[in-house]
Amino acid sequence: MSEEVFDKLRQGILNFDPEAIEKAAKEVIARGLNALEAIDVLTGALREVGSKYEDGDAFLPEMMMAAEALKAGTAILAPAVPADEKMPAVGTFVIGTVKGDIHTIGKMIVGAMLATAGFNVVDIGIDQSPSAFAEAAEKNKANIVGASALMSTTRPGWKDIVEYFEALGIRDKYKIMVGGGGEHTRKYAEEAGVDGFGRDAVEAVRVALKLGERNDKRPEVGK
Ligand code: B12
Repeated sequence: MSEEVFDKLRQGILNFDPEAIEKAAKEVIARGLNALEAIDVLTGALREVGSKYEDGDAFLPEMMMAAEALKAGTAILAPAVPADEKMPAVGTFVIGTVKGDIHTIGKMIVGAMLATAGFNVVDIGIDQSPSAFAEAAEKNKANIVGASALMSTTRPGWKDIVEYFEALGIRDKYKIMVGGGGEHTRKYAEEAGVDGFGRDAVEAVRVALKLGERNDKRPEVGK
């Protein structure tokens, strides 16, 4: 029964158990079950942990362990997403967390979801300067650059990236997307002059796919 193995995946996240997830993920593949559906189960379970955390029923290290467990499962499942459901590479997405900010969980989830949607994702890590974003974008011939910022003190980092790209004369080559910190930060994103904002990983993927379509300066996007 696929329900049983999907439940093992869910329990693996709820119990913060990457080994159980790896085992269940391998079982999904060995039995030829739908890997995309399995990834959905993992992300749904992580949302459950997030709600528990907000209600004070889970602790921070547990949330991080759950996110790590999701990463372990996605690494096994993503390459097995059925060909008709996995889009051809829709472009390269460079993602990182801005200078002074070490929050990584949201960025990691967005990266995993973008990869599942067909993006070639280059994660440059946390606490990254505008020049690191620019270097990675150029080196990897990126289509979209995504910057995560979770704090009011680091959110100006979004604008710093835009201005740095402008100063280098490369702003028009890339779409710039930002996220982190919930709905109320959309306003900061607009003020920073970026091309897109993602409230969560699902919106991030939707907006990234749309930006790819509109990015007529980069004809390889959407091929
Ligand atoms: C976990 C956490 C930590 C962990 C980080 C662990 C890690 N390795 O990532 C630790 C304990 C290390 C930490 C440290 C700090 N933290 Co902290 N932390 C959080 C917490 C509780 C959860 C963040 C999280 O992971 N959420 C889960 C993920 C899934 O959600 P998310 O990050 O929002 O990401 C989603 C979306 O935002 C979006 N998204 C995210 N990134 C991107 C990028 C792109 C391109 C797109 C499109 C979308 C997108 O999609 C994601 C998936 O759905 C938040 C509170 C909160 N509720 O947000 C505080 C919070 C962000 N931290 C805060 C603070 C103040 C700090 C510290 C300064 C605390 C301290 N005094 O030491 C330090 C900062 C250190 C630093 N220099 O960065 C404050 C920020 C306040 C503010 N408004 O400025 C918050 C809001 C807590 C609070 N209410 O005070 N923190």
